[in-house]
Amino acid sequence: MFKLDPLLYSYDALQPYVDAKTMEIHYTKHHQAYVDNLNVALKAHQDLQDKTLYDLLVNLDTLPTSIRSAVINHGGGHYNHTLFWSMMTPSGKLLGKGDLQTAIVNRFGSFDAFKMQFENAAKTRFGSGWAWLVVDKSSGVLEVVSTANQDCPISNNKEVVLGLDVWEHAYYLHYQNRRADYITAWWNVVNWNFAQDNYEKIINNL
Ligand code: MN3
Repeated sequence: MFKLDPLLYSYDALQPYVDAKTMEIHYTKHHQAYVDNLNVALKAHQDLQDKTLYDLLVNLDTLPTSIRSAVINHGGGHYNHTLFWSMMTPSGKLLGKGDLQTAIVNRFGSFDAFKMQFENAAKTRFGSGWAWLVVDKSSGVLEVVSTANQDCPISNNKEVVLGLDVWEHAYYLHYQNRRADYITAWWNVVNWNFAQDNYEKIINNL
């Protein structure tokens, strides 16, 4: 059985950038539903319940076709949201000097150029999905990508450094149609320490 991990900050901790009602519904309803639906899909597959979610999502082609879509959608939803809560912090601050900062500047030219590319990926994702900063596992190079729905980059030979949920449920109560404003505001709560740790782990395991 997969479970919803505790949220490490209160629903109102990310205000005014992410409002308390959105956090509460996003975590207790949307994320919980992904967990519940994943467990339903895996109910008759005890062998798969013993695997990690990472393992399931990286090896989608080994799953029975009857449950593959459910694992992509609900497993991906659980995985992406678990990361997402850790990617935000009430004490968000700038990315300090370190391996990730250096890699971003080397890859994108400047930190602002990276931000622009990431924001563009988030703004132009049509419908529901995510924007991501990932490392391609073959090249070891940072990339900005976006995915539809709950598709997770780890299913496509990438590792996740940072991600932003741009489903309407992530921002509509506070920002309505203004996705761009939500994206701009989100930088204020990014947990760069978490992103930096992710990056170091990824690079050390390539
Ligand atoms: Mn969401």
